[in-house]
Amino acid sequence: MTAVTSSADPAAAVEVLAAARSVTVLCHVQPDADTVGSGLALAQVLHRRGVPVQVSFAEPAELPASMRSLPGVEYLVPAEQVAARVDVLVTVDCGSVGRLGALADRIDGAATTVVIDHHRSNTRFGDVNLIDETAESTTSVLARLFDAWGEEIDRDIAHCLFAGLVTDTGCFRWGGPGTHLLADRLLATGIDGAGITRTLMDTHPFGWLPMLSRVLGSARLEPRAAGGAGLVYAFVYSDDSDGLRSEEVESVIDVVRTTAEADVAAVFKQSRTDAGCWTVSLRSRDSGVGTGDAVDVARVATGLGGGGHRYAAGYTTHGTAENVVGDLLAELALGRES
Ligand SMILES: [Mn+2]
Repeated sequence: MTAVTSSADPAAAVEVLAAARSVTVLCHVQPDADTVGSGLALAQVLHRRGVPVQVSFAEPAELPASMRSLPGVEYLVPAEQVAARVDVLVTVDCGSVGRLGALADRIDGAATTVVIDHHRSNTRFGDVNLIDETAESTTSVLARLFDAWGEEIDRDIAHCLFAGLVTDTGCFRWGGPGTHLLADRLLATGIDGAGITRTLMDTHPFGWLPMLSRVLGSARLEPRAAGGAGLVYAFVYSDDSDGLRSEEVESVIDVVRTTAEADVAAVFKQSRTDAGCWTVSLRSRDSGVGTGDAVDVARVATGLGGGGHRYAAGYTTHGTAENVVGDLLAELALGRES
């Protein structure tokens, strides 16, 4: 039995992974390029070492289209095919057990669980917790893990690591000095950084434009929210996104958050199967090093049952459109009382 550890130092995780006889890597539900890029990069390293490895996520049933060209997709298996018992289970970019969805039960079938993440709200649910909340992406944490392990970052692995880095930094808007050093190193392997970025972030079907028109046309501004910091929000109703991918829906927050009059932006995304269920994306203007005075949306999201980062977070909630906005306004007011 491994003693529970929690650290930004990769040594304990390296020790477990180097001795692993079989590995399952789990990404979070509604996967993004950071969790999938992390999972596939780790799978490639393990496969190279001769270790049987499966990568999966609980939902949706299929990998988002923008990520299907990532190297290592051959290690992905449908959720129902994930082995019940495994030597080592690794979760990547998951702040809590809940982010594993229906695959959370696989933790019970693993001899050792390793949690690799960069979310400040991470609940340290592994036996070994490699958490670096200063890292800009989970793929950045993995780059340090591979270095400590002595595992080479080849071109295909670099492609996966770059995918997480470019998306989690909003195309390098939110990086520190180390961000660009890592990007430089990954690009030096010969990957097509511009092509990877275009595929992941800058390619949408034509139907995205009328969807944006409807959704942005319904945006509202609450200048008095969060003690005067201001909230801007919009709703994506399920019929707004008919025939569109998650990539189109997830892009809306990046337009809404540019509003000058609000420090906090929210997008309420209605479930396609339950009209009273919403997943909510939050962004704060507090997005860079040394800008610690704005609203911490990780705190707000955690208060509403979710989690995330200081400047980007989310949660799932239930109610009418009016009620879910009211709940958010109440939570924003709470943090501004003292
Ligand atoms: Mn991430």
